Amino acid sequence: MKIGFVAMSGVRSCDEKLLSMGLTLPGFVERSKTIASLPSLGLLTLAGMTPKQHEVVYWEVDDLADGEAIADDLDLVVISSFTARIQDGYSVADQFLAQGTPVALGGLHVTVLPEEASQHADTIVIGEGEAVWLELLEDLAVDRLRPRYSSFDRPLFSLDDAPMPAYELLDISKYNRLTVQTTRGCPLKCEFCAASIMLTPHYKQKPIAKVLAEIDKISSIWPRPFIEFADDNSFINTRFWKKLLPQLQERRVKWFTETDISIYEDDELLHLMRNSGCAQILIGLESPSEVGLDGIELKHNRKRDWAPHYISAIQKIQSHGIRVNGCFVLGLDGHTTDVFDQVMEFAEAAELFDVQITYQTPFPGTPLYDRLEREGRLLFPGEWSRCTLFDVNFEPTHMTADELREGFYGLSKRLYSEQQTAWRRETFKEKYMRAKRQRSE
Ligand code: B12
Ligand code: SF4
Repeated sequence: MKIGFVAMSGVRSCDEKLLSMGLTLPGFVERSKTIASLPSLGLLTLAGMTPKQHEVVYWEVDDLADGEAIADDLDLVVISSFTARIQDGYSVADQFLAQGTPVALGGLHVTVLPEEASQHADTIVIGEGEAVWLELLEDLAVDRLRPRYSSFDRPLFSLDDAPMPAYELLDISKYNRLTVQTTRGCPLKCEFCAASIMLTPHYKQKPIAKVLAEIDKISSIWPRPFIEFADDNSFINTRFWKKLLPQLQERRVKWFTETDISIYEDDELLHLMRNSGCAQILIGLESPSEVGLDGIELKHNRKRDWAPHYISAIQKIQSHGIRVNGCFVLGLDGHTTDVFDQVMEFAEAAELFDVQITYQTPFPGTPLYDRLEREGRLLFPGEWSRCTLFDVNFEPTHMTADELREGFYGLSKRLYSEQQTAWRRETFKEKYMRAKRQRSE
């Protein structure tokens, strides 16, 4: 059989004003260039475990002018999308369906809204693809494709059995980073989280040998690559990382990942991170003060508990030469229009190397979405293209949606101005050099 994998990539916002600002603000431009071009690790993973007798091809959706040119010789089209581009995914699916090519849809959005997705596919996959993919292919081969497959009906998929992603399918010149997943899930539970906790109830760790084999495979097609670990919260198992990091150092890769702030307590880990090619870590701080944080993490209220340590923790991490990108979610319940100045002041006080601001976003399937729906605060229910993190789609509690938007524009201009960006970079370098000198004295 010939199987076509279609990925929905690119970075999205429906907000014309923000998009036009993004074209001019240096900090914005740099970041969107960096993250805009990443391939779909989900699809590469499925392609990698597809038995060799089948032919596999991989496309980014924007490379497909329309489905016609390629539809007629495919036995299955596999489409993966997050919420923001799901309508594009459905349009491509509908084109293939109209031409008689079977379509399979899966991913985070399909997992939470299977009935909606079913209208645009012959089969949909709920949850982790690895758990059902071979069965789906076997059923297709004998013309018995079922309308739905779910990993939640099967024994829990273990990352001990993780297949090698088919990185070799990529035209490597199109990408400036490649993703490797070391963990799936997260032990915390933030009300707004729409990441891999939707796919698995447990935090899972891939064996080191598998992670290294993936990095070696990438290095064979891209010497000294830039790796983005597609983890939601990497450093939960610090023993694992203390073994992995020296191996990364040997391989001379550069890497980026996402973590909670608890790593500040572990000097040995920070030292190993710096030496192993860590380019930047992204930390979800969410709010510059405790306002908005109380209750945001539903299991243990960890984010509220960490908040008083935020500034010293960031300074400690950065003193090891690790650049922190601090992420703030604007429009949390309790945020007033003061929050924009507070983020600016926090970023300066903590001397953050980089800052990311997004709007609180109710993604379907999250506790936040259900709560805002109950409270009648969803502004555009069902308009999934607004689930970008850069579009306001709910009514905030202590300001209007317009105030939130205007405050966001103003803060973006200040944060990503040439002067602020340069100040952040210089301050980081200066402070790191000073800490390094002090450590060697
Ligand atoms: C890498 C990444 C990207 C890359 C994605 C490249 C790509 N085409 O996949 C880039 C930079 C392009 C990107 C863009 C965006 N992203 Co992004 N991204 C991530 C990140 C960091 C990792 C995702 C990943 O690789 N996971 C690992 C793979 C293995 O998992 P997976 O894709 O879910 O696939 C598994 C299953 O879902 C399933 N599966 C998936 N598809 C299919 C299809 C079939 C048929 C089958 C059988 C199975 C199957 O099997 C796979 C293996 O188990 C996550 C955050 C995180 N740390 O997880 C955010 C995340 C996915 N992104 C997010 C967002 C909001 C965006 C943007 C809207 C940002 C923006 N404003 O533009 C855009 C949306 C683009 C789009 N297509 O809609 C949200 C999505 C929330 C949601 N539920 O929709 C996340 C969770 C981050 C967050 N803050 O919440 N992103
Ligand atoms: S810490 Fe991050 S990944 Fe974990 S639940 Fe919260 S938002 Fe999701």
